[in-house]
Amino acid sequence: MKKIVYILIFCFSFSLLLKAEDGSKLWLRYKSVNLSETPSFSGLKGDIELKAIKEFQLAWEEMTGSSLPIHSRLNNNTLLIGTVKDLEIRRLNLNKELKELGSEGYIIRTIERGKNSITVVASEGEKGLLYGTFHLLRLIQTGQVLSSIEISEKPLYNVRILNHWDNLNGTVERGYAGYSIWKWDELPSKVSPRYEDYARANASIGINGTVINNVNASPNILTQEYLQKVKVIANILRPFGIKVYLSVNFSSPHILGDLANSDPKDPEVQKWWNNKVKEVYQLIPDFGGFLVKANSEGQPGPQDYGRTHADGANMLADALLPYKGIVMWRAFVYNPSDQDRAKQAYNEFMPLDGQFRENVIVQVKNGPVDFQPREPFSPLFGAMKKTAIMPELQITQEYLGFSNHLVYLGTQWKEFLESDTYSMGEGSSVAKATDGTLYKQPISAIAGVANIGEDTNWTGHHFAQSNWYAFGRLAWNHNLSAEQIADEWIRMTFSNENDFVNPTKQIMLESWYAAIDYMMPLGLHHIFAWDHHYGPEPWTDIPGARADWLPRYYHKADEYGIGFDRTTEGSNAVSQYFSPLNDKFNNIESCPEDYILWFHHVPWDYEMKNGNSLWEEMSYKYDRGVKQVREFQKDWDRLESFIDNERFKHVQSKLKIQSKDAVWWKDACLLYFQTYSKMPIPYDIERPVHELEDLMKIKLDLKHHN
Ligand code: GCW
Repeated sequence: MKKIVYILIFCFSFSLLLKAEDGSKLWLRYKSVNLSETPSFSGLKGDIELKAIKEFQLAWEEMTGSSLPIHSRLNNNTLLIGTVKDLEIRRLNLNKELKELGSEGYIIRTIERGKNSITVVASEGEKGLLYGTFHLLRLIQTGQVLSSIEISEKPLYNVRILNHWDNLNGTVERGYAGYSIWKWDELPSKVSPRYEDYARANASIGINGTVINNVNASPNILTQEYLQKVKVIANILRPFGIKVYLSVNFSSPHILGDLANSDPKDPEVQKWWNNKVKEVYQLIPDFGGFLVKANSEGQPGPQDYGRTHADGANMLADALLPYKGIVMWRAFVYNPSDQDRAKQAYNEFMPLDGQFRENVIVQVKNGPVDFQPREPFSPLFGAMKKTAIMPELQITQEYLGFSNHLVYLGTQWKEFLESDTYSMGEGSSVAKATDGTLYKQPISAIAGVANIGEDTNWTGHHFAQSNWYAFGRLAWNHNLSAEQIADEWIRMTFSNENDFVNPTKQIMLESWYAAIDYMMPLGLHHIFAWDHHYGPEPWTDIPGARADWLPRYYHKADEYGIGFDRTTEGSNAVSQYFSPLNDKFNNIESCPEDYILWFHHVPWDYEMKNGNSLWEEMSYKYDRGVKQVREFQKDWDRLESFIDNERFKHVQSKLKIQSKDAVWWKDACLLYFQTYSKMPIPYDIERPVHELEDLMKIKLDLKHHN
């Protein structure tokens, strides 16, 4: 009897094991693909040494249990994968088209040859072939019909890059998925299998670059010891078309090279960088270049020597130029001054327009302050017409509930990329101002601050994987809709069943708006808890702290009203935008209500477009955010039968946290701001369940890994 029980327990746990999914495969879950509806290939033709073909075979084996036979001739249903070097590809007369698509572009096409129908994946280069192959796999994974395919694609940004804020001690600044995936203490001798998994995942979404260390950069990354480690990573990423870049500390010549200073105009300093760059390229011949955070939040920079950002960037650019390396120079600069923080990057960089070398690109965060739940776009986009500018997006959810809240960022990034800057008249979207459409710069690029860590599921929250995915897809093609990206991600990551896909997609598409509502509606910003940025603290006062690191600086609540006056009567940040946006933002009547408290100090009883007073509107927004998360919980619970228990439960428990946090945000903000508005919380919304004084005592012990 006992034995039978054991056997039963064993069988039961085994069946659980089979079904359980830990998220480690991300969206590359070929094993669960249902091939029954997809016409199968009869065989494969091409140079089997190609990475693309190896990838396809790997995936095919996972899908079918066997590898695809290699054809020596083109039979019916042969899959032909090759670059223009392949004779069969050259025979297809695609060369002109392929040339136009470039070495990263590709064609996937069904071609009739006599009685045979073949499917071709072709590209000028091996990178394009890999991207094309992953595209084909995506079509299979999402259950799309594979007959008469007619696809040609090329990326809209040249450099599509992740920024890891990973420190050399293994911690990740603003990382919420555990420690860094880069095991510096094990390298170069021991190689984690995750490096290659990482490379495949990135290649599958078109990412072609990665900055592997924090912008708050330790000079040590440039020592021989570390460069040897970096070399190993670069060797693993290279076959997947991914170049390695490094964040560098501007004081490296002084700190590592023992020079008296790091002045960019000092020939000794220039020589030091030239030699260092040479050393790097000896180890990593296709090294991408440097990312620099200078004169920002305490980091050293050219201004320490009375030089400009252009002087600093150009010095590095000159050192990198012979090797075709680039400099990504960050514009995230602000000083404790009387000047509105939102204006500072523009004021600092605009006068330098036209002074940067051709291999410099200025990296600008999407908003003028700092990755807030919602910001208007930074006025630098479109404004620097003689300088290449690249957007920096934050994939990691520093200001959006870490890896506890389900917040799909595809919607946020689309809103940003489609914002009209009016820099060249109507239709000058941020995307067009940065992808080379409006201004012909030698390089175009887009960066995303990674949310990747050593957690089994890579990103902490299973749904946070969708933000990594969405970043890659938008970097490849910013014309894709947030909905389409969510749709394909859900199908690949969870299930192809429409009854699962549609409600899940709905949750994702609403999730960013919900988070704005329960955290910072109507243009409120930066009212986060001190330092760690999890949870509300609109009241914080840290004696001696920089004013622009405190929430009051941003919300400016008083008995009259709330919001930052950035109009021509106030800080005049509105004037940094092109006409007609400047007037639109300046006038409270025409300012979009989503940004009203970003640009205006608004009286509590101001009448909003729907007739509510500002105070009422704010209350309803917070309430709506809370209610929406509760709806997400209900929707998710209904989906239990569609997916594995492990991931279902994990997301379910995260939603519980999010739901509680949303109430916390609502109560904290409404009760606190009520001390100024002195108005009742509308009677038809749920009453606060917390005491303000209790909320004000909360001090979370969350480490900010700096
Ligand atoms: O958002 C802020 C973060 C810092 C970060 C900085 C930056 C890497 O709070 O942790 O430092 O921005 O982007 O440089």
